[in-house]
Amino acid sequence: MTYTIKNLDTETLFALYKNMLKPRLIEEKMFILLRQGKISKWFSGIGQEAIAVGVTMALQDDEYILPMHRNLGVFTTRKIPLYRLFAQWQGKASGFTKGRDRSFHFGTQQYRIVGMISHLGPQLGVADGIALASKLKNKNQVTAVFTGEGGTSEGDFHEALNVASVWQLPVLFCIENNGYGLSTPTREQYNCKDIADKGLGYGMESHIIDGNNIVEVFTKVSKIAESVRSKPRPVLLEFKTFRMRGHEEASGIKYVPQGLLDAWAMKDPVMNFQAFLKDENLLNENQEVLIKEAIVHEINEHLEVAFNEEDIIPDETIELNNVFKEFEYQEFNNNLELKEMRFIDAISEGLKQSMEQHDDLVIMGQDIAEYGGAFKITDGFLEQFGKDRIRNTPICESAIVETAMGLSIAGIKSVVEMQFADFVSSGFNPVVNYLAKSHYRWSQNADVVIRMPCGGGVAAGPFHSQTNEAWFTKTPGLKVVYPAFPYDAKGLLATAINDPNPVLFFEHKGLYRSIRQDVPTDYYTLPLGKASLLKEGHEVTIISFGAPIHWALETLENNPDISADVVDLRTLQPLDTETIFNSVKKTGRAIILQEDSLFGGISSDISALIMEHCFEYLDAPVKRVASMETPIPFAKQLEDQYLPKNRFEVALKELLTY
Ligand SMILES: Cc1ncc(C[n+]2csc(CCOP(=O)(O)OP(=O)(O)O)c2C)c(N)n1
Repeated sequence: MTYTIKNLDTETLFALYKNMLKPRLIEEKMFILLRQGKISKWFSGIGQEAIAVGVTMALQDDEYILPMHRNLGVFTTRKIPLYRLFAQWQGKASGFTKGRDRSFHFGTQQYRIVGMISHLGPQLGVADGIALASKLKNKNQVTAVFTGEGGTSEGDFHEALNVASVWQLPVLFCIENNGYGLSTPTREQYNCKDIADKGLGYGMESHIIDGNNIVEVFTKVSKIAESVRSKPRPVLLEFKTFRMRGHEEASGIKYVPQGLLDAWAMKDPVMNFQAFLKDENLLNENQEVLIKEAIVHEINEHLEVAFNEEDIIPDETIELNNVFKEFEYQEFNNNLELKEMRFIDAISEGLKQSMEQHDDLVIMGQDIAEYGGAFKITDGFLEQFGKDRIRNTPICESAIVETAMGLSIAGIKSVVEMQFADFVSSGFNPVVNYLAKSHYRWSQNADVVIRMPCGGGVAAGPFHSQTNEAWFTKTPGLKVVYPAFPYDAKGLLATAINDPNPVLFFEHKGLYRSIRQDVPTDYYTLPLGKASLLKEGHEVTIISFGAPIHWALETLENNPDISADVVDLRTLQPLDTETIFNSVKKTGRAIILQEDSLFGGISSDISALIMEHCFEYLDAPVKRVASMETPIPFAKQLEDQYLPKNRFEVALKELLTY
């Protein structure tokens, strides 16, 4: 291996060497602990140290790095105290996730590291968000994100590179091409010569770098990073390297030809560089021993600290209180003037006033800028707030949700508009796995609101009519808001945006232009987690949300003899069980009307909660009324049959005569 060191001083060469040696020696210790049964799992980065170390050293300390499971060198080069890493791997409190996640699945703002989630690809889009923040704040910083060649087969890779290129974001996409993704060789993973070739398709500069040559990695990445700082743009870097051990230690390596292992062993990044330093008389035998002894001493000392740390004592309250970032609701209500508004106008005005409240709030979505959005909610926003903050996106729901996460990591709030709630399925993974779990895992909140134009009754068929709140209400870590009136929509949207946690904000399209109400013209907020009692009666409690609230009210208008409490939930997570229980205890009967198909919908949980908490007060079994167990059909007569609107009155009367 040849090293071109012309511009590097001895200090840097030593740092490169020591920084590679440390993860190597830590790993060797881990193998011993693994055999002794003292740790449970290990993903080895042996043979790949030069990439993690070289890239980290090429970046400034305040620039974010998003590493993978084989990038121990990122963590050690950023000088995280080793006992904290060991504690993390042992699930102890002084790790980074308080025992809630394992191995390298953590981030730390202090060290500007954002660890992976198991799904591999999502962090590529998160890097876009961090880089976007850097660009918006004119910070001239680069963000480096890692993935393996296996991860490049995921849609997230394509979406993240595409967004980064269209927006010219300062991201270094670092692909560690190490020959295998678990047992899958590269020829079964992708069908082009080099992954770097893909850069062309994204309109992106790319480079192939010898990933086993620390000097090449460090000097080339330093130069590229410097250039990206002054001219923000994404760059695709393919590091050629090899995975010298199994996917994880227990899984073996039988499927890798011995010849390949032997050939790559000759290119060992640590041994070769050490030999080079010795050949150049920059390192002698004695120094080598001293350096190794110092690292081994540090490892052992820190291991002892970690092993001596007590195990975490589980505490339900602590766990539950860590799912969301604390948010103290602040009431704004200085409104004297009211104006009649449609549901859609209230949302548009609420969104606009939030943009005025929060100077750096960013809105992202398809066709939301010049075109004003599919429903025209952001019409005129571009002129008022500019292109930086009102961002048209390519059609890539995953990468945009991930970008929103990255913005949040960098301290910027965002609202993502799904063109239709149905399409959130294309961005489902980052919503339920990244946004929802991030605060619980490593205290990083996701300050993101996802607007969800949803619902049926508009003859739009199976893919433009769903009300898919149940996909999210069952995922801890997400808040779900679902207003039915203009007043609620405007005030709740303002609060959803103020809340630093991820909020799915459902807007029923059928209500957009059909429901009007007098709404305060100024900015105001309403609290999440508070239902509203729309009507008071004594015979039955009707519980609903969204469009069906209006069906229930219509039914009561047509049946003035029925005396009912009508509870509009307004938010589904958190759920206002107090209002529900108080009402049911008073009336003794409960009927829950839901637009989604019945099975697994939130009405089932509400029903169970009522049974558990109000059983002695009930005069009849709790009734659920919901849509049929089919996809939503297109033709009006089929859709009318599918929806529960026409079945509600009969069910209500049956319940009253039980
Ligand atoms: C979405 C998803 N699918 C599958 C896996 C299981 N898995 C974990 S790592 C891995 C191989 C990844 O290969 P590569 O990206 O090349 O990284 P390497 O392990 O070689 O460093 C697989 C299949 C996963 N974690 N996530």
